[in-house]
Amino acid sequence: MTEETIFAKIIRGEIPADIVYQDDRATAFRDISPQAPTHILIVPNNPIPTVNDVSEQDEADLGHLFVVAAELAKQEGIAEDGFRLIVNCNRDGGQIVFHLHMHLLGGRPLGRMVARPK
Ligand code: DGP
Repeated sequence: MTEETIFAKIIRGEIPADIVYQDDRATAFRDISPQAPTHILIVPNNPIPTVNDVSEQDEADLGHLFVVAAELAKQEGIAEDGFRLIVNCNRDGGQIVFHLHMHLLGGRPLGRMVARPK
């Protein structure tokens, strides 16, 4: 069985978060450690640990994340200038919470897509 993360508790309203959107498929809330003026996490309500665990039956839930992202980008006023959507996977991807989620980042120029190694 998949181990539950803090995001499951946020989705159920058991711990506080700044929730900006919720429906039967997805929940979106502001990242606790924002990397840009807008930094929202869009999370499928049904937990999938990582992109490696995605299957065809998740297509509707995962496609819905983009619908929510587009709506939130409009609401945040960042749609026109642009934004970035990120899904991290495992260690090299920098994933720290193992409940698949999409980051919506914007509100400033975001620079290079991937940092150069130091
Ligand atoms: P990732 O590295 O892709 O797994 O991103 C996880 C993000 O989750 C990270 O940017 C910080 C955020 N985060 C972790 N714990 C919490 C929390 O309890 N509340 C909120 N709002 N965000 C959290």
